[in-house]
Amino acid sequence: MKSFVSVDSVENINALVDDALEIKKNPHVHSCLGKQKSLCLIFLNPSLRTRLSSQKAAFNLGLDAAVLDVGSQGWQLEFTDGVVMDGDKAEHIKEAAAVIGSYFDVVAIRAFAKLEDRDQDYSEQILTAFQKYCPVPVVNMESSTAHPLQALADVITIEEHKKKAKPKVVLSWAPHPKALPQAVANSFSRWMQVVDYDLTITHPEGYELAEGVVGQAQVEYDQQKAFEGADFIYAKNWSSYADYGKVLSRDLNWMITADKMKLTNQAKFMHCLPVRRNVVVEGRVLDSDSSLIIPEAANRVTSMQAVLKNILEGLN
Ligand code: AN0
Ligand code: CP
Repeated sequence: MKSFVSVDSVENINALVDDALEIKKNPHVHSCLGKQKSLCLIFLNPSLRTRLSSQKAAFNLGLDAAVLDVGSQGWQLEFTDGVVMDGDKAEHIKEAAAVIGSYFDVVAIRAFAKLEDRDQDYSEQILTAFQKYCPVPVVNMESSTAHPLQALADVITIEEHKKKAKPKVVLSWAPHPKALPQAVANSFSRWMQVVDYDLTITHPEGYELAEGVVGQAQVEYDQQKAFEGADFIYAKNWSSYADYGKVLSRDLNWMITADKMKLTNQAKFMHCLPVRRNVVVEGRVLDSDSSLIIPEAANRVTSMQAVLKNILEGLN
């Protein structure tokens, strides 16, 4: 693997997941792989898990990691070609990415969707610019439309807890006060289908994900019906794709509750975090034995470590 930007970057997901499960058993076995190599983590948006799990994964591989918070520490970056830079953007991505690439062996970037212009977000302008102008491998730490490190951690978590080969997995929209990107839902849907789980997506009308993202998944507008027989419930809010970036509903009837969990096949509950208690999901579901949120977040280290290991092996 050269770069890791989406599910399409991975040649063989099963091999990557198997590798991740092996790494988890013995996280320090490759501690020399990153020796005398370095990783730059670039954040245009906040993070708890992605930042810390990436630093931990790098540490486990003997890889030196630096963090740049572009928002508070770096120059504001211009991404559009050919503009007159007389506004508040001090540096163009052409120079910034090339300079960063001259210092580091791997670069990872987080740049959320702005949720203003669908074509611009779905063109992945920022991630693509890094790939174009940075001469080293690029890792997506959540771009406008995808969060593949999260989806890989989710697959690892399901593999660890599933009781049948092809579990029923339900991706359920849930309410949230703010407009959030579709990135997590997009990647979850795509990865679930590549690993061939039985995926149902449930959401209110108007929250349909992009056609290429939904693929062969079942779409069920009745949330309670969708929950029947589910082995895993994966909650996530996203803003509308059709009416781009808009919050069309804050209906708390879509919140995941302990009563709704009773409709399932004793399903495990998952969420990528951060999660708003008693808005997205009842606190008692998060605190119940069926909740996988902490092991799922812990698997973000394993997910990043498997990806970095694969990239480093390509460099050596
Ligand atoms: C972000 C999102 O929905 O994309 C990050 C999730 C990992 N969530 C929030 O901004 C709350
Ligand atoms: N799940 C996830 O990516 O969390 P952070 O936004 O805290 O990194």
